[in-house]
Amino acid sequence: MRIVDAKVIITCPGRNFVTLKIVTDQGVYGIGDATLNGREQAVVAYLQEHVVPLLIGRDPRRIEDTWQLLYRGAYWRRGPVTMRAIAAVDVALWDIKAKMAGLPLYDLLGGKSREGVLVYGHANGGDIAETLDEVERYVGLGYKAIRAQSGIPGVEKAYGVGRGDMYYEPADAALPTETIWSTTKYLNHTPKLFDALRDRVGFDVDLLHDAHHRLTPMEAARLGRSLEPYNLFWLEDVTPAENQEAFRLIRQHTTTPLAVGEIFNTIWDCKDLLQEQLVDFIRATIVGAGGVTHLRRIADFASVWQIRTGCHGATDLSPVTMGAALHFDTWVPNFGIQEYMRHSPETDAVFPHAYHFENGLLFPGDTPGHGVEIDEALAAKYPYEPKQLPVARLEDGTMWNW
Ligand code: CS2
Ligand code: MG
Repeated sequence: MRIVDAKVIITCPGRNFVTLKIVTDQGVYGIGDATLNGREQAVVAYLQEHVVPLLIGRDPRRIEDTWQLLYRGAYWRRGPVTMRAIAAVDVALWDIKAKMAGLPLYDLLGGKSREGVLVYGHANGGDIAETLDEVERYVGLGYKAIRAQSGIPGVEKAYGVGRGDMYYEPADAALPTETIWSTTKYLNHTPKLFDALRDRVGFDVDLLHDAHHRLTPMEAARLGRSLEPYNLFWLEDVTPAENQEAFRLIRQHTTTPLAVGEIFNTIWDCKDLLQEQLVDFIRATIVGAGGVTHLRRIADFASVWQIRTGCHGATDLSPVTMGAALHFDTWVPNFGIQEYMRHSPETDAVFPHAYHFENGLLFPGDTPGHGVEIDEALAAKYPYEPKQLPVARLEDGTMWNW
């Protein structure tokens, strides 16, 4: 069995997605997501120039060997561009293998560990009152877990404040939008948001929050401690995680559960965080961390310390990643939760999929493979549009972490 074609499809049904389609000499094909928000063309070039020529003629059944070839063979290891390209190949090959076996991907991984996948939705509001209404709306839609973000008085364009219903897309312009950040205002405001939320919805709904890498370790410790009365399911990305040791300090000061890793690419990015039990949830996901093959190594390693998964699932991860992640989530023994930001109807039409939402859970469906397709004719109607993520500056103009 041989790979006879591998093509990169770029489409923008409201936002950009990069998809790799691998075709075999037996007519079976598989697809993988390679989207890197704001840097899509770098992955397109990496795939087209350096990966596709290696794939043609290879045996698609040799997933592990292909993974090792692409990882070790590049010599230059890790990084978001390389690891997304590897992930796209890996997911497409798992899709092919599962289709050939006539099995949904979760069955190939070891079978169902649960009936459905617990997901959290995003409730965003311009102020506390709006966020409270949004959280209630999500409760009404059946969600059992909800991430809450709100605008901060005096901070224009705070992170996570949505535009439009059920939909938040930060990459909004060809050149980065400038936003302003004030840690003082944020730290004063956020406990008020959760105080009001617990008053409104009680304690039976799981609430989550994302600090989006904005704080220093000690500020993060203070935020974690100030949120303890509100029993968060998790507090995410409190500080940039290049320095894994920084989490030791945070951990000493708060019992609020910590989640990190949506930008991690390999097990090496979280090795210390996991083995020192510095976090409770690992957010690495299929497209970011080298596909199913590598993510399951991370999850297995995390399981030694009862650390659970919480895969990134923002709208910049295509339905192909969502489908593959849901199969992974259905199998992985130390599953925690799956992020679920709904895609627009245009995106869903380009990527017909077998998964569906019901009563706070997502179900991957039983179609052989990962259950997500791409309608190439429709995809071709939405050409690539350059869009970048915003940047953040402090009030005095200093460049900060967005
Ligand atoms: C966020 C993401 O989903 C999350 O938790 O941190 O929305 C993130 O900002 C985007 O994926 C960036 O592309
Ligand atoms: Mg996040």
